[in-house]
Amino acid sequence: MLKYRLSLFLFTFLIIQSSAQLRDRISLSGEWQFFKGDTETSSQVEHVTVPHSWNAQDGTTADYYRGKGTYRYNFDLPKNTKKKRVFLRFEAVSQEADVFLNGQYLGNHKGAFNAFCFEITPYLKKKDNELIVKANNILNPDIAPLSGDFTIFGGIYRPVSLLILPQTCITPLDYASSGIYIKQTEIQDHKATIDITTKIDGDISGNKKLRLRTSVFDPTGKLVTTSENEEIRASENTVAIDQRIYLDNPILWNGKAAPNQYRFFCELLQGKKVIDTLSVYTGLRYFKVDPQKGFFLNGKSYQIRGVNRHQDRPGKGWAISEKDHQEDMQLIKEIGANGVRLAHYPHSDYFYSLCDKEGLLVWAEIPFIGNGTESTAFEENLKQQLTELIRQNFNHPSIFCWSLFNELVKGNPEKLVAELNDLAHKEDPTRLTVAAANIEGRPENKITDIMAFNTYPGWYWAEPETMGPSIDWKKDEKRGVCISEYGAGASIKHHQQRMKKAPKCEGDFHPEEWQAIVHEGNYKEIDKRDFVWGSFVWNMFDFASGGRKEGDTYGMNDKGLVTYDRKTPKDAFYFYKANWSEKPVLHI
Ligand code: GCB
Repeated sequence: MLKYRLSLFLFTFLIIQSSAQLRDRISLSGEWQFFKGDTETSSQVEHVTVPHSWNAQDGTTADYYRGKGTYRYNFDLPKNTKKKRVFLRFEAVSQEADVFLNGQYLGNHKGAFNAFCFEITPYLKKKDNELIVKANNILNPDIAPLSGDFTIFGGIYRPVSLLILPQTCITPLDYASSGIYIKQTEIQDHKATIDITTKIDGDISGNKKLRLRTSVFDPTGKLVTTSENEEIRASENTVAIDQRIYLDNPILWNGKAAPNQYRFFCELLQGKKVIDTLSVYTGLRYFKVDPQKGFFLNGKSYQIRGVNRHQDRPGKGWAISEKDHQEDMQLIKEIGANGVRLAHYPHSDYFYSLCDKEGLLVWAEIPFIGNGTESTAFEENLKQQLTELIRQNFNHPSIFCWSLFNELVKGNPEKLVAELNDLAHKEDPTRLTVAAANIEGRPENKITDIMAFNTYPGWYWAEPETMGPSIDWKKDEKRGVCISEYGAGASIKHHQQRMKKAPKCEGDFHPEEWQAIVHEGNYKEIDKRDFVWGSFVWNMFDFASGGRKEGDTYGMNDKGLVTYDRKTPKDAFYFYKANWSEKPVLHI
């Protein structure tokens, strides 16, 4: 036993040693120069801290800045780059970026919410490398979203880093993903079949005596299996290696806090030498939607009681910190939610990881909202954003579905939605496709695996109790139904007790008490119906909505259960806290 422990210790030690030498990540977050527009006049240049949203201050005004912004950052070549390759990775730039290094054009990226990556090895100098990012958040018919009530903050609003990798490596260039995809082909209580694809890039064509070894550690840290493949023979310099592993009695990720995650440790070997290593984590679980009985996680009934979330904060826009993410998560956990819809676009990798750790089920989505253009460029952009969303977030166990649209109201998007649906299945056959509609009977509502509706009884129309009939109409015999949004606006400064009727929702009076009445009425109807596989409150937090004119703060959507600054939970927050607890106050 002691011998086993000692060898495990040495093995782990060697792994840590070798990964430290083989790969490195250097953060380029910090002070950058910035000016609005794309032509510099020195008086305009500001020193800003990246991650940065350039309209963090005016994002709640109707005419917030949508246009161009230019960033500059100078850096010396880090010491540890000898015989290495260097990549530049942006976690997100809103919403279009053209990137230049030392005058060399690296490329363009369209879409505000996903990561992108370039190799920069040939263009680097020892000293004073100049990185220029020309960004643009103007409404562009070729880039989704084209509508939505939320403010489109601009800028380099998520971290930027240099990745220093071996010459032949697990590639960061496959849609800026980790390069490793853990596909949960079949998970049962006693057995798991897992297919791992690892993408490699470098000097590999012909026979370079390369092999891939993947070791799997269970959530307690115990090595459970190792798979090693034949020597890689490739005709090109990128290759995808498939490995299949079987596990007996897997420890399942079960939607509880600190849930179980396996570590997949991939080593690339040349002969006997380890030339690259990378660890990725995932939890093993299985789920289904039963059209009559709702959502099941690992074979047990698990109705999703969720909230929606946007990613902005006052004074920061979308450039929020890890601490901000943690605070959001704490509040979401405090009310007892077990799911979250990350609306209406891909959120940060850090937040998906928090959901993995806290055991929240995640609805992930692309920003196809309202309508699109007929342009091929727009369609291609949506497909690119969907591919990025899936590849970059493939290993998060919390994500159970890929959502393809929100409230399409115009045009004829059926063919496009069908193509997006096929693409999602091709990229990931293990998760469900879903969408959120607000108009029944539209043909594109029939395409996804499961379906959901946004509905606001008690706010935009009728009384809160009419949620019941509204759900019954929407029920689909094959797909059950989910309420992907419901809620009401509320100002913590407006109060009126014992209201029987809704205030005029689009007017200026948004009493906090009425929001609580709407939630109570809606919730009772949802909770009675087992076939409702999930429901998501709109919204967990107030958010910037530059174009809105209602409530007491123009430029805001005040349907949050908590104020924009996260300081004041509203009455409805406490309604959920009392009823999403182990011992609900209401007996339905
Ligand atoms: C919706 C939209 C959401 C809006 C919400 C509202 O149905 O999907 O983006 O913010 O209504 O508050 O009107």
